[in-house]
Amino acid sequence: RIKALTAAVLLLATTFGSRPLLAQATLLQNAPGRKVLSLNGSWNYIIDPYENGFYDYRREAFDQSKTGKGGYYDNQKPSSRQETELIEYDFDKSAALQVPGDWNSQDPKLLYYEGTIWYKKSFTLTPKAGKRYFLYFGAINYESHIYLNGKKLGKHQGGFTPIQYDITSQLSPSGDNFVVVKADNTRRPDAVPTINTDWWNYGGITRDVFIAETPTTFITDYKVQLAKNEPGTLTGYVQLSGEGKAGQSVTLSIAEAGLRHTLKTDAEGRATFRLPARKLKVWSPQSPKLYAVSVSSGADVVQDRIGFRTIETRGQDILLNGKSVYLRGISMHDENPLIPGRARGEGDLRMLLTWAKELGCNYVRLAHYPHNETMLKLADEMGLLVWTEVPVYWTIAWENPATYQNAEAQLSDLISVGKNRASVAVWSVGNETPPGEARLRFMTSLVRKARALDDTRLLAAALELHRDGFKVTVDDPLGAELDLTSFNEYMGWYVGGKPSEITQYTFNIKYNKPVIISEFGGDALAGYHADADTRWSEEYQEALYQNQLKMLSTIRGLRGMTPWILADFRATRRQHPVYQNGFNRKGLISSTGVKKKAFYVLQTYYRQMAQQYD
Ligand code: GCB
Repeated sequence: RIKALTAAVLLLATTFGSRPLLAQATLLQNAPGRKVLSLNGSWNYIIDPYENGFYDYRREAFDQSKTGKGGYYDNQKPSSRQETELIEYDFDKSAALQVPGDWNSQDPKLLYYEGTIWYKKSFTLTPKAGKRYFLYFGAINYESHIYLNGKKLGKHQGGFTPIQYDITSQLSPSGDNFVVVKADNTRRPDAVPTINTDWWNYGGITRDVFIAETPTTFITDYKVQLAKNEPGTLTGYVQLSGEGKAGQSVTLSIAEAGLRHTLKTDAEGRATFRLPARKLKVWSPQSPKLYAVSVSSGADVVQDRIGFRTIETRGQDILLNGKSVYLRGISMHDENPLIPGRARGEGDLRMLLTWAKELGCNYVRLAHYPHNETMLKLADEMGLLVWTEVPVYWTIAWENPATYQNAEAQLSDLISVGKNRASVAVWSVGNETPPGEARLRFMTSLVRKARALDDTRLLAAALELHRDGFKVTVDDPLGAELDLTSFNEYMGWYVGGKPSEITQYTFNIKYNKPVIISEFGGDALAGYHADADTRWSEEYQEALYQNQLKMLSTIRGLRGMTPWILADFRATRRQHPVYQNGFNRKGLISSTGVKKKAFYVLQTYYRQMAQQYD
């Protein structure tokens, strides 16, 4: 049924929009690794809570084709020097925000702002013959309308996935161009995520912006990975686009491994391959070996650094390169608590992963939405396995076909961006969603979609449990579709009294699969000291971790965990004026970068587990 509805939605979107609102053309694989012109830096902005830049006073969308005048995307200037013409905005005289970066952390009056902000950036780029140009945004939260030189390129929904438009024919031959973005972070009931989350609804252009240049026939996409459960076989495809895409030669080379193969594309511009690759050294957290991989065809060359490994489950074991592993993990948001705000680039991201390494991790859970592509590349380089997730979080409009389509588009983009990263071990289709029929249909479809797109990773979701006194049962029917049994549990915080009582719990888990605890934890205000029964104190959190680890070690098939969470993070729901102050304080590291006592409890445990497994 979802399929039929989905087709109907797509048809509607295609009929009524200038282009489908959610689906976009294949994302350029490794877009940041192409020849790029960065548009990061200062962007002028206009705060527009009434959307005056989009609607006229009758609340009709401005229509250039009728009046010759559009909204703020025209970036109008008075035609005479006297400024007699009525134009009630001026980007160039407006203040600037830094991109990438959320707006909330850059201007105190925007801390709680939810609505529309217009961004404008002028740039110089003279298009060259024989080239194509793609405007690429790493992420804009949540809905964006994007315009180049006053013309609409499209609209996109989803705050954490890339947005890309072919702008070759729209660039001004003079070289003077401007791009305008309407970014709107209004929360909506049928969106993904929906209106209720436990993280800050940071708005704006939060990730890198650039223009990638390619030849007219170019490499759109490629996948180079070890085949599922076949360490000696390299498999994947190279996809070309453009007029000359059919019957083209493509060269795949990994010079360090003495590997060089020439492939031919089919009528669709695709070359698939299966090649023997016995000499490749495998990637692992202990030895995160990456190879320089080059894919070339005609005038186009893309360089990447790719690691090769297999990951599978057998009974209750997770096998990495055929050997049982224990996932010593931590959950994290895409947020730098020291700003506090969305992580703005490589330095911030490296800081987060360095903390995880210090904790003894070989694994991180990038909750609850797709993180930055740079994060995945850093995880590859630093030797951290990764769980990545789509924001199918808490409640979702399960019955709404457009909502499903949106979730599926976000999942497809997540997989597109992460599929060549050795670090990525798990695709998660959601977090703490309430069991029910419509939800089961929705999430099962996501699982199947993910498997169809990539069968070389494990499928998971952070499930919930139910409880009868101290007896816990995990039997969510979605678990049958997944490779891991992962669930969140908050014994000692939301559930079940004091930390000292935690060890009384026993677990009945229906599935014979590896068990990964996707969350547990409790808040502590760094520097607040009391006894282990006093909530919010570091001692309470410390005792909670000690007893959680005792309790969890009784679970048969426990193969890892990602406690909640690496660092304190901003959360609008967290209102306690003394202990929270707008922050979720379940971090092992405070919002000023101080390690709390529980950090060391987990670190000690992870050292023991590393000895046992590595
Ligand atoms: C959860 C959610 C997470 C919250 C956390 C909490 O179960 O998955 O997003 O932040 O609990 O602190 O309540």
